[in-house]
Amino acid sequence: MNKQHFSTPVALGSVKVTDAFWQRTMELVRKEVIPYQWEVLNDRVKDAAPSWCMHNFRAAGRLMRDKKRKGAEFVAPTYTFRGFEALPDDPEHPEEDRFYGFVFQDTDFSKWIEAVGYSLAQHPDPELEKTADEAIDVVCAAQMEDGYLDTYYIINGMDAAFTNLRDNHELYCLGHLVEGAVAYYEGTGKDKLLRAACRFADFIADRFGAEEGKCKGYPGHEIAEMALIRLYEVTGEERYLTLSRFFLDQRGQEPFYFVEEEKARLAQAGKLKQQAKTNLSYHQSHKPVREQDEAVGHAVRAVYLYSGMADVARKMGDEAMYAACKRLWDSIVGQKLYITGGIGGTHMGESFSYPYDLPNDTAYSETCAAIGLMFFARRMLQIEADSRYADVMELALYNTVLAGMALDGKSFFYVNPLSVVPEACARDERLQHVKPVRQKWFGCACCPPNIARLVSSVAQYAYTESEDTLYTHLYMSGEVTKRFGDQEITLVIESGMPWNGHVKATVRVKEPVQGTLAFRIPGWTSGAQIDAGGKQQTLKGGYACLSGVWQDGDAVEFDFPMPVHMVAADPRVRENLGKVAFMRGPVTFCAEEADNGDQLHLLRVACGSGDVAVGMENVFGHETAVLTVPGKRTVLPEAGGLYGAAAPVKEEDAVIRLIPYYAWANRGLGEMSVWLRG
Ligand code: FUB
Ligand code: ZN
Repeated sequence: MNKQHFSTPVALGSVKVTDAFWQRTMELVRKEVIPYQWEVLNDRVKDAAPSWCMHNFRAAGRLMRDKKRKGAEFVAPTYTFRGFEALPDDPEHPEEDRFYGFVFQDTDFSKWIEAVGYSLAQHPDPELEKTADEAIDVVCAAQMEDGYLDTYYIINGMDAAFTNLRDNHELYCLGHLVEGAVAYYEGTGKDKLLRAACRFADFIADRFGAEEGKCKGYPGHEIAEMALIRLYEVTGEERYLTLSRFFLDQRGQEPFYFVEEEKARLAQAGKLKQQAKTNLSYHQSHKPVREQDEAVGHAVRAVYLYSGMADVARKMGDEAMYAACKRLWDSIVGQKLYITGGIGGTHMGESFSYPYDLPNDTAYSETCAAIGLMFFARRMLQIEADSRYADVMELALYNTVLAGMALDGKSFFYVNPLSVVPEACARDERLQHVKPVRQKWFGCACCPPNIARLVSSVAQYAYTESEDTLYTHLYMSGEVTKRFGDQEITLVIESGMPWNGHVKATVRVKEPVQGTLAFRIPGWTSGAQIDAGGKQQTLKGGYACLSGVWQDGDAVEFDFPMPVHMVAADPRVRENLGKVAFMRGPVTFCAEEADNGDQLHLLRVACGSGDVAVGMENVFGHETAVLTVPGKRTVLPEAGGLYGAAAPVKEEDAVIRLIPYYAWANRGLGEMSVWLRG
C-alpha cells in the first residue's frame, strides 16, 4: 500500500449531478422513494408489509419517558424475552408497548435517515428536514441513559442483551445508526443523531475490546466495522478505529465466540446435551480475517466485512489485511460474480455458493449484496485507483442495484434472478424466494432503503480525491469541485453514459491551478481516444492521469468506443455453457416476454456481435438502448409425445429484442432471460 495513492470520496456538497440518466433516478429517490419509505416506516401504506420501525422507537421512547417521569432511577426493564419475531395477531391494532418485526427493524430508520442526509446535502428541502428532525427526536427519546439504543432489547428485556451476537444484530443496528447519523450530520450540520450514535458506540466500546474483562465478541452481521471508521473520520476519536480493528481481529479466533456463546445459551436453557450448530462460514468467522481467501457465507455480511477490512487496512497500513481483501476480491470476481454484478448464488443462507455455481433461475443475488459489493469496490479504489475495481462497481450499479427498484420507484426486488418463468415462481417451491414482479415492501426490508441511500450518494462512487488528484471513476454529467491546496478546480462533465462513450470535461478555475485529474478508462472499451488538451498524460492502473497547470476553459475529451459485446461464461459455469449474453458499456441486457413472446428458452442467437443493431428508444418513459439480435426460434412439433427420436429441431427466423436488465419487469408479468442459447 502506498499512502500517496489513498483517496476519499468527495463531499456531496461539492458535487452536482445533472445527467439525464442519474438525475431522473436521483429525483425519483428524492421525490418518491424517500417520502414513500417514511410512510412505510410509519405503517401508513395499505397493501405494503408493515415496517413497525417507528412504532418500535415510539414504544421504547414511552418506556424511557415513563421511567423518568416516575422520578425513579432508570433500571433496565426485565421483561420476558419474546423471541425472534413477534407479530401482532391484529395488525390494525398492535399492542402499544410491544416490539414487532425483525430484530434489526431499527435499521429501516437508519438507512432512511442516511438517504435523507445525502439528499439534503445536494438538495436542501426544509420540509423533509423537519420530518427528519422529528423522526430523530423519536429515535433519540428511545435511547437509554447509558447510551444503549436497540429497541428490540429495550422493549423485550435488557437481560438478554448481548447474549446472541451471532443472530440478533445489536452491533448491526449500531453500525447502521452510525452510518445514518454521520450522513445526516454531513448533510445538515445537525449533530443530535450523531451524538446519540456516539453514545451508543461509546457504550459498546466500554464493553467490547481487548482489555481484560471486556466482551470478546464481534458482530454476527457485519457493518459496524466500516461504520466505526466513518465515525472515526468524522469525530477524530481513535477509540472508534480501535473498536473496528478489534472486531476484525477477533473474528475467527479460537475458541470461536459464536460457538461459545451458543453453548452458554444452551446451558442457560438447560439443554446441556444439545450440540452447538453454529455455521461459522455463514458469518465469515471460520478463520481469522487475514487468512481468509474465499468469499463464503451470507453475501451481504461478507461484502460488508470486506469493506470494513479495506477501511482498516487503509487506516492502519495493515498489509496482511489488504492482501486478504485482494484475495477475497479475486475470489468474487474470478468465480462468484454474476454478469449483472450480482453476488450470492444460493438462497440457502442468502449466500455465496461454491466456485462457478451461478444458477440463473434460483439465483439469490440480493440487491443489498450488489450494493455491498459497490462499498467494497469503492474502498479498494480508495486504497489504489485500479480500474478493475471501478469496472465491477459500475457493473453492479447499472445492473443489479438499479434493477432492485421499479422505474416509478414504487416497488422493489430483493432477489435478482437472471432468468424468470412466472409459472415456475408460482409453482416450484425451489423458487419460493424469486418474485417475478417487484414488491411494494418486505417484512425484511433491508433492500429498498439500501437502494435509496446508494442512489442518493452515487456521486461518492463517481469521484474520490487525494491531496493532489481528483479521480473520476464513473461518468455522469454534472460538476465536481476539488481544492488543490488553497485553490479550487471545478470540473464540468458532459457524458453520454451509459448509452454512449463520449465524455468531455471542462475546467473552471479563477486562477491557474496545478493538479492531476485522473479519469478511468473503462474495461469494456478498447481503442479509447483521449484528447488531453496538451496536458502531460500517464496511464496508471487503467486511469488516464492528466497533470499540469489547469487554466479556465481547459478541456479534455474522451471517446470510449462502446460496441456490443456478446459474452460467454467460463465453461465451468454449468448453466451457461453454450449460451451467450449481451453487454454494451456497463449495461447488461436481457430478453423479456413483452418483446419476444413466452418460452424464451426456444430462442437462439444466430449472429455475431457485429450484427446486433443498437437503437435508442423511449420504451420506459426515457431513452434507453435496445438491442436487436438476429436469431432463431425452435418450432414446437405439432404432434408427438414427450420424447421422440433425436433429430435436428426445426427453427424459424426470429428477431430477438433485448432491453437493459435494470429495466426488466416494468411492463407486467412475463418471462425474462439474460442468457440465451448461442
Ligand atoms: O440480516 C439483515 C439483512 O436481512 C441482511 O443483510 C439481508 O440479507 C437480510 O437477511
Ligand atoms: Zn437486502
